[in-house]
Amino acid sequence: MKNIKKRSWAEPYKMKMVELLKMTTKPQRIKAIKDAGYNTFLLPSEDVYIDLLTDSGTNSMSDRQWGVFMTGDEAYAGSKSYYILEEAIKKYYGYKYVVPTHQGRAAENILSQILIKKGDIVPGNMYFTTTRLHQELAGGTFVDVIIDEAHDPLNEHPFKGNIDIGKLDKLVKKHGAKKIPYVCLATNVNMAGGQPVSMANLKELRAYTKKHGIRIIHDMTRVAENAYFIQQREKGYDKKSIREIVKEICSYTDGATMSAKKDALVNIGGFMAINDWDVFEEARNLVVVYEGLHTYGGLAGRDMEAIAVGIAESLDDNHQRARVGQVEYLGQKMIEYNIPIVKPIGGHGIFVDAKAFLPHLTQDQFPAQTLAAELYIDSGVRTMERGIVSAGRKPNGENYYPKLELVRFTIPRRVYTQAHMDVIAESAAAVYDKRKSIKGLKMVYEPKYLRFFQARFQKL
Ligand code: PLI
Repeated sequence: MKNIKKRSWAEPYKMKMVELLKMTTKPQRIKAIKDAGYNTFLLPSEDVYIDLLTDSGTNSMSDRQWGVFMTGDEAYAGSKSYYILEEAIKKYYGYKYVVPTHQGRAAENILSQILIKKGDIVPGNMYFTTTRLHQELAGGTFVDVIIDEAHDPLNEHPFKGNIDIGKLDKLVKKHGAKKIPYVCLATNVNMAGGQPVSMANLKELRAYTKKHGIRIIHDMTRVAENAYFIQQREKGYDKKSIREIVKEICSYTDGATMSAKKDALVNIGGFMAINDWDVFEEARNLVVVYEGLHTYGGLAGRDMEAIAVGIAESLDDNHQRARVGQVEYLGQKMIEYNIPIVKPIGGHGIFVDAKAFLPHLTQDQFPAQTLAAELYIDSGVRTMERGIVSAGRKPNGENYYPKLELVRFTIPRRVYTQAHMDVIAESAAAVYDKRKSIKGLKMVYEPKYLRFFQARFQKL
C-alpha cells in the first residue's frame, strides 16, 4: 500500500437493473452515420453502443427517485409535489420563489422575455446555445465576458469559468448599466469544457454588480459539479461540504434558470427561481401561456418530486467525488494516449480539441463534426460537436467562428462503468492513429435555429 499515493474513486451505489445494448458491426455503423447526414444527433439511439452525446436527461435515477414516481401528486392545481420541489429549492439553493418548467430552455425563454428589452446587452461567461438564442429572441445581444484563458484549450487555469470583471466594466462604461438587465453567470461552464467559476470571482462579481445595480442570473445547470471543484481547488473550502458551497454560490446571485436534467439527476425537468417578487409574478403569468399551471409548469407531479430527491442526492460529497472521478479517469486515459483534450479535465465530460486532432482540416470543413462521425464508425461511441456548427450564425447571418472547436465526450451520471471508459479511450486512440487519412465534411442542409441538432453533411 505504501506506493499508492491517491485512493481510487468508486461509486456510492450498486446496480439493481441494467439496460441491454445492441452491438453493431462497422459496416452497419458506416451506413447508419451516412443515413444520419454525418450528424450524431440524427442517429437512432438503438444503433449507439456508448452514448456520450449529452449528460442531459440521460442520468440513472436512484431507487428513491423511482420510489416517488409512485407517490407523486398528479393534481392539476396545487400539487403536493410542487410544494416538495419548492421546499427543496429553498432549502438547498436558498432562492425564494420557484416556477417549474419542462426543462431549462423553457425557464430561459420566460426569464429572457421578462428581463430583456430590445437593444439590451447581456454579458455572460461564454455562450450556451439555447440561452443565447432566447436572449437574442427577446431583443438582447449576448457579449462574452469570460476570462481569455477559457478560449485556450491548453491553459490550465483552475477556474476557467471566471468572469473578467475588466471586460464587464468596459461594457458597463460603453452602454451604461441601464442597458444591462443582468449578468448571465453559468456555473461549471459547459462550452468551455465543464470549467468552474471560483467563489472569489463570484464575490467580486457580486460586489461589482451591486455597485451598478445589475442583477446576476445564475445558470445553475451544473452548480454541484462547480462546487466540487471549489472544494478541491479553492483556498478555504476544503473542509466545506458541497451542500454548503452550493448554497453560498447561490447566495451571491438574484435568481436562476436550471435544467434539472443534468446535476439534479432526472430525465426531464427544470425551473426558474428568483428572489424578486415582481419578476416571480410575471413569470407565473407567462408560465401558464407556455408550460402549464404555475404549480406544475409542464411537469408531472412525479417528475417534480424526483427532482427534489435528485437535488439532495447531487449535493452528496461521495456522489460528486465518484461523478467527477469517473470523468477524470477517462481524461487521464486520453492523455496517456496523447489525445489533445481541454485542460484541466472538466466536470461533465472530456472535450477533445478537434483543431489539434485534425490540423489538416480548416474550420469550414467541420473538424469536430467529422471527428464525432469517425468515432461513431470506429466503435459505436456517440459524441457531440461543440464547435462551428454549434456556434451557429449571428443575427446578421454571418457564421460565428468560435476559437474552440471541440468534440464533447459527455458522461451521463451513474450510467457507465470504468470498463466503458476504457473502451471509449481506446476508440479515441484508434481514430487518432489514422487521423491523417480522415477527410472533412460539407454542410448540405442547415436549419434556421440551433442548426447543430438537425444539420446534414456529406463527406468531402
Ligand atoms: O436542455 P435544457 O433545455 O433542459 O437546458 C438548456 C441548457 C441550459 N444551460 C446549460 C449550461 C446547458 O448545458 C443546457 C442544456 N445542455 C444540453 C442539452 C447539453 O447537452 O449540454
